[in-house]
Amino acid sequence: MLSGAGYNAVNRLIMKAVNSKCTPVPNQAQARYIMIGGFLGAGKTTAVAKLAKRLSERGERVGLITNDQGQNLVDTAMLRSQGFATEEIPGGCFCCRFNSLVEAANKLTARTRPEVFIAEPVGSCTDLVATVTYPLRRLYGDNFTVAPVSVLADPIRALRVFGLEKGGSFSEKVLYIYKKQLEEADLIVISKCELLDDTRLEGLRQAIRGEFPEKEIMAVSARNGTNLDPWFERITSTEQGAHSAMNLDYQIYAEGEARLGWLNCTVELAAARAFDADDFLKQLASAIQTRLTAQSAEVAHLKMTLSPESGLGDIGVVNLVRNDFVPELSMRLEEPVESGQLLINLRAEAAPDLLAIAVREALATTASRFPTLDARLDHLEHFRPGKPTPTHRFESL
Ligand SMILES: Nc1nc2c(ncn2[C@@H]2O[C@H](COP(=O)(O)OP(=O)(O)OP(=O)(O)O)[C@@H](O)[C@H]2O)c(=O)[nH]1
Ligand SMILES: [Mg+2]
Repeated sequence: MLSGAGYNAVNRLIMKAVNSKCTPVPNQAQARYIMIGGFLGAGKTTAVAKLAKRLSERGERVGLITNDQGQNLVDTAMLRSQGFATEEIPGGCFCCRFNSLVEAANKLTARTRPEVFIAEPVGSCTDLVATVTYPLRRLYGDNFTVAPVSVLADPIRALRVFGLEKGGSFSEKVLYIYKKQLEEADLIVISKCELLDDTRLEGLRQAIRGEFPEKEIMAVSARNGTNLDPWFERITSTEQGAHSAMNLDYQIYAEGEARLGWLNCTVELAAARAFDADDFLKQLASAIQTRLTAQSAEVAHLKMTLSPESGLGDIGVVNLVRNDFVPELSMRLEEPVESGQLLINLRAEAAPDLLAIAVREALATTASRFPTLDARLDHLEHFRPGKPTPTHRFESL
């Protein structure tokens, strides 16, 4: 277990070394650091984009930081396509790559001097208060004001996790991570709230309050704007409180993360005759979904972007956040496409090999339905996330 006084003592000893290894963010006025967490598919990137747009429109400079266990991130492609300065930290979570997080902030500072950083951690990651926000405040407190940590919860997923409704879900150790994420939240944010009527929403609130009585709970919809004002006001104008970090069993956490299969890949698409890219994305997502459902592999998030070679930066994006839903286009490409790059990020509770087989088969089948389309798999990585070993862990401020 990576907790306890011993850990903190070691951290105090290495603080100086760390500071010398990682150049602090240039000391402008303190920048605000906002972290928006929550389980895979909860709506983090969508909310980050909304907040970034809101702040930019107010004339504030914003820098975004994305994070993933693998390379080639759909989230980075999505946020950059909307014109936001975005740095990514691939190949491990913020807590295990703390110095990379500070370096990412430095790079953004060198480019655009953001007044606000918005960071999205990996959706299977927890213990972010002890391993990210407290270290930031202790080691770089002169540079950052840290906002309360928001943890988003997809309401349909949450109704199942809290046993209020039936439907596909995850095994016990994955749910351990899910609940721990909520436990460490300063603000629990029920996302996509327009999906529930008042009765279901109130039932969910009560269930969350029953387990986490001290927590502030909000219900928002990034899609239709419900309650974004009070939430954004809270995280842009108040500071994270100081409380003891939660206890976490790193063995169960590691086992939970390892239950999730991870696949990231890039595919080069080329066709002699232009094809409907939105239709292609939806068909491909459905074909992957069908194969995973047949194997009882619960999808946490399947997301794909298609970036046309000859576009003006517009991209198509499709998402699927559970097996018994339909793939949704969250960004569309109105014009037919002749060539481009496809990014696929898939996280599901299944063996990584099974994910790779499902993606390869679905790609071949779907491409064959589009005359003259050639889909060449360029790069594919599939793995189970390794045991989290945070750079720092501070149990208090
Ligand atoms: N109905 C509805 N859907 C939403 C809302 N916000 C986000 N979504 C959808 O939820 C899906 C997942 O959204 P993302 O923002 O990519 O979720 P995420 O938490 O960043 O996912 P990961 O980075 O993979 O963990 C997408 O299809 C979004 O369009 C909302 O307010 N209402
Ligand atoms: Mg995301």
